[in-house]
Amino acid sequence: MKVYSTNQIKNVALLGNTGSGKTTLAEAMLYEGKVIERRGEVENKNTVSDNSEIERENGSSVFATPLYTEFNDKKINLIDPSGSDDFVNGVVAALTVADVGIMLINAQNGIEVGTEIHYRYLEKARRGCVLAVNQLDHEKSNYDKVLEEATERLGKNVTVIQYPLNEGAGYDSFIDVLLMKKYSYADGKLSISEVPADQQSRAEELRNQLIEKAAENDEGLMEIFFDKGSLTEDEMRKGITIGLIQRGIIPVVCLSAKKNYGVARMMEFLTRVLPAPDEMPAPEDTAGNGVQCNASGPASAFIFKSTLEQHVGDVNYFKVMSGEIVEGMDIVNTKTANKERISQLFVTAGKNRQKVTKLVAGDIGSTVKLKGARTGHTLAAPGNSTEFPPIPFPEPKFRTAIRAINENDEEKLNEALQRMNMEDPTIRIEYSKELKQTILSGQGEYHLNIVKWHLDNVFKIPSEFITPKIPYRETITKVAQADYRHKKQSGGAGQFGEVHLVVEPYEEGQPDPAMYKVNGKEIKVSIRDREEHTLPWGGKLVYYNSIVGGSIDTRFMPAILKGIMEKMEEGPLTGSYARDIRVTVYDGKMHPVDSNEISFRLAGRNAFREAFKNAAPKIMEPIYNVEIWVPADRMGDVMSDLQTRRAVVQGMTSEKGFEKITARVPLAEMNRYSTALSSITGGRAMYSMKFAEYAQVPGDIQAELIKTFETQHAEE
Ligand SMILES: Nc1nc2c(ncn2[C@@H]2O[C@H](COP(=O)(O)OP(=O)(O)OP(=O)(O)O)[C@@H](O)[C@H]2O)c(=O)[nH]1
Ligand SMILES: [Mg+2]
Repeated sequence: MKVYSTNQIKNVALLGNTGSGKTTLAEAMLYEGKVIERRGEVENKNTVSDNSEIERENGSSVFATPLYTEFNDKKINLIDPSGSDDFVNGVVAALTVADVGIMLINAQNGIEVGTEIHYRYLEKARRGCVLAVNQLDHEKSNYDKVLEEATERLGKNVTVIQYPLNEGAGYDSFIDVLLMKKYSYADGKLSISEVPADQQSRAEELRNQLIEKAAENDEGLMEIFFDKGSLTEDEMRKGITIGLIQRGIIPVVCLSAKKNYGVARMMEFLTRVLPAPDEMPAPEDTAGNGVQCNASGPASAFIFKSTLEQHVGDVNYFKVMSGEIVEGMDIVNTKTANKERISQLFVTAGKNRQKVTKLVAGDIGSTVKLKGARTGHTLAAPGNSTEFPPIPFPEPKFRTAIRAINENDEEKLNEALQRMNMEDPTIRIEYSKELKQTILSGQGEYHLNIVKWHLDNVFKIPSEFITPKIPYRETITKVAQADYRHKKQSGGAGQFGEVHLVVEPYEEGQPDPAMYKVNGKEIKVSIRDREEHTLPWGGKLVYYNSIVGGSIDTRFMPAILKGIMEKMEEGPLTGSYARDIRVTVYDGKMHPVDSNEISFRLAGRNAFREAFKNAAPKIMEPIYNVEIWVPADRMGDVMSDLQTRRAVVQGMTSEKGFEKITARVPLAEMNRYSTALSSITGGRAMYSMKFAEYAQVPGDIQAELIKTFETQHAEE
């Protein structure tokens, strides 16, 4: 395989709703580039991109597959992710290394929710967009509608390069207004001819719009345009390139990927207008320095995908960010500080691997057998400490608990999950000591079902998903006091400890207590010591020693705290963690012989439990900030569903054809929300969620939680 130089490389992410035809297009592009000799089909389970067992089983993409093709002496690196929102992480990863996105639209469906989601990530990544209207051979294909919707949703930069002449079942021709030619595939053979007379005025009007848009992005071109009233083809291309870099133009091309109509022409267009990697703004490293994409700079490469492959082991896919990566070269993983050697370099198209001796700045390739190198790591020449920021993956929004069906498999299950986590860093696996459950989270039910599929079919560990518990918290809402005497004097050495304490809700910035009034009794506080503990599960415990006259020896104070902490870890109401409390130990009693640490630990613990129960205790639950985008016609249904979830709606705004709802919703009510939302809206909505804070649960729910806990406890 030939070594391409930076200015011969184009990096493209294929985007678009599931079913828009990304994988089919990739296959056609590989065919046109002679990387493959025969075009496979998604239905026949033989495409290069959908090459994993699960993809073939499902008939759609799951993983973002790196591919390449060659055309016009240029190398086009492609990444083909899934269009499903559950696998949006593949899109995010692709966009960190691609310079442009090709957004496929299914011409019969128009702009779909997947289009919107991907476009949102494209904007976040500040990448240019080419719109490819695909499936024009579909009976219900409607190019004009696509164009209208695209202009409405993606803005006025949408600019026609090609429009179809006979969309629908007999589709075979389009007009290219950049070249002012008619492309026809009648009988499957391409013929290029002049624009027919009846299309002349429409083609010219669109060409003029293209010229204006192309000129708009550059002052020099604007001058030429004012001067001569037009631009040459090359000037137009220059304007399109600048527009793609600055996101000031969205060129529209026409395709039938399945019939391979328009694919070669699109590739020609791409190789001539897409910016090369070194024409893009320099990405920043973690220190905030721009790293120029320059083949003679110090070597660095960013890993955007890691897989574990049978018979091969670890495979890492990377983009050369600067310099050259050469076979046999020594490199350092700047994240792990591991020194490694690049043993072999490849360019890959799915499972097809071609050896290459070096890859230059801007190119994409892969290598094998690096130890501990993972997605998000940077490889650099020794002495170059450049580290690129991690891929901005979205927060998980779907959680479930998982357990092995055979108890003995727990450890194996955990190992398998960790391995899968290496390949997909966006699944989160966490054993919660508090909930006594392994919590698995990801982007959606489909995302986690893929994990399950691998456990069943690859690792052969039977497992099941179970309802995840909610990490409740307990706290108190008023001041209360308790005394507790722990005394044991039956045979042997006795035990004795007595503790008097006051509990009070803790609030940030509260002054130290001077006096408490409880049940008409005044308790004077004279602070001898103050300890503030930030709790591992959130919130605080403040512990005051206010012992006067030595009623409890200072040496027993840590034992009392220990007892209190035990109860904080297993709250008195439901066994959940307690938080945000301050405790003042102000009196007690000792016994000259029988007092010891155990006695005070137990006295502290029980005094705390009693005081806690009298201090109007409350259960708190995690609340999430949820953002939901819904098509206007489904707004009512989504809102009424939210009402059943104890949601507090905080705002509604219209945004690019969608209504955006922001709400605060208890985690307990968000179980399987992605599935519910999808069924309410026919898969046309999207949402995100982020932890906000803990808030008190309503009284009836608290009563129910306590009842459940007590019943379970009684059973145990
Ligand atoms: N008629 C027609 N069908 C097409 C065309 N392009 C793709 N298809 C079909 O549409 C279906 C989906 O195509 P894919 O290429 O798998 O779509 P995708 O965008 O990769 O979908 P995901 O991987 O699920 O995101 C397949 O059945 C294709 O054969 C086209 O131009 N015309
Ligand atoms: Mg696909």
